[in-house]
Amino acid sequence: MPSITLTAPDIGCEHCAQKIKKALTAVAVSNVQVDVPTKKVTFDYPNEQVLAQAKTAMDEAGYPAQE
Ligand SMILES: [Cu+2]
Repeated sequence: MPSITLTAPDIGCEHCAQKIKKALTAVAVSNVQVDVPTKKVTFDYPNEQVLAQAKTAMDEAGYPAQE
Protein backbone atom coordinates (compact mmCIF):
# COMPACT_ATOMS: atom_id res chain seq x y z
CA MET A 1 0.00 0.00 0.00
CA PRO A 2 1.40 3.43 -0.83
CA SER A 3 2.22 5.80 1.98
CA ILE A 4 2.11 9.57 2.01
CA THR A 5 3.23 12.34 4.34
CA LEU A 6 1.19 15.53 4.34
CA THR A 7 1.88 18.75 6.18
CA ALA A 8 -0.98 20.36 8.10
CA PRO A 9 0.29 23.77 9.28
CA ASP A 10 -2.58 24.23 11.72
CA ILE A 11 -1.48 21.36 13.98
CA GLY A 12 -0.57 22.97 17.29
CA CYS A 13 -0.71 20.32 19.97
CA GLU A 14 -1.55 16.73 20.84
CA HIS A 15 -5.24 17.62 20.89
CA CYS A 16 -5.03 18.53 17.21
CA ALA A 17 -3.30 15.23 16.53
CA GLN A 18 -6.15 13.35 18.20
CA LYS A 19 -8.74 15.27 16.17
CA ILE A 20 -6.98 14.37 12.94
CA LYS A 21 -6.65 10.71 13.92
CA LYS A 22 -10.34 10.64 14.79
CA ALA A 23 -11.30 12.28 11.48
CA LEU A 24 -9.21 9.75 9.58
CA THR A 25 -10.85 6.76 11.27
CA ALA A 26 -13.85 7.48 9.00
CA VAL A 27 -11.64 6.93 5.94
CA ALA A 28 -10.03 3.66 4.80
CA VAL A 29 -6.45 4.69 5.55
CA SER A 30 -4.16 2.84 7.94
CA ASN A 31 -1.10 3.40 10.12
CA VAL A 32 -2.01 7.03 10.77
CA GLN A 33 0.82 8.88 12.49
CA VAL A 34 0.73 12.54 13.45
CA ASP A 35 3.94 14.30 14.43
CA VAL A 36 3.06 17.48 16.28
CA PRO A 37 6.48 19.25 16.21
CA THR A 38 6.84 18.89 12.43
CA LYS A 39 3.06 19.17 11.73
CA LYS A 40 3.25 16.09 9.54
CA VAL A 41 0.58 13.45 9.03
CA THR A 42 1.63 10.10 7.56
CA PHE A 43 -0.63 7.24 6.55
CA ASP A 44 -1.04 4.34 4.13
CA TYR A 45 -3.83 4.51 1.55
CA PRO A 46 -5.19 1.87 -0.82
CA ASN A 47 -5.96 4.14 -3.79
CA GLU A 48 -6.22 7.74 -4.97
CA GLN A 49 -9.92 7.94 -4.15
CA VAL A 50 -9.25 7.17 -0.49
CA LEU A 51 -6.38 9.65 -0.48
CA ALA A 52 -8.78 12.34 -1.72
CA GLN A 53 -11.29 11.35 0.97
CA ALA A 54 -8.58 11.62 3.61
CA LYS A 55 -7.67 15.14 2.46
CA THR A 56 -11.35 16.11 2.55
CA ALA A 57 -11.70 14.65 6.05
CA MET A 58 -8.74 16.72 7.22
CA ASP A 59 -10.20 19.86 5.63
CA GLU A 60 -13.50 19.26 7.38
CA ALA A 61 -11.74 18.66 10.71
CA GLY A 62 -10.11 22.08 10.34
CA TYR A 63 -6.63 20.91 9.37
CA PRO A 64 -6.18 21.40 5.63
CA ALA A 65 -3.13 19.49 4.42
CA GLN A 66 -0.48 20.16 1.82
CA GLU A 67 1.81 17.65 0.16
CU1 LIG B 1 -4.07 21.53 19.22
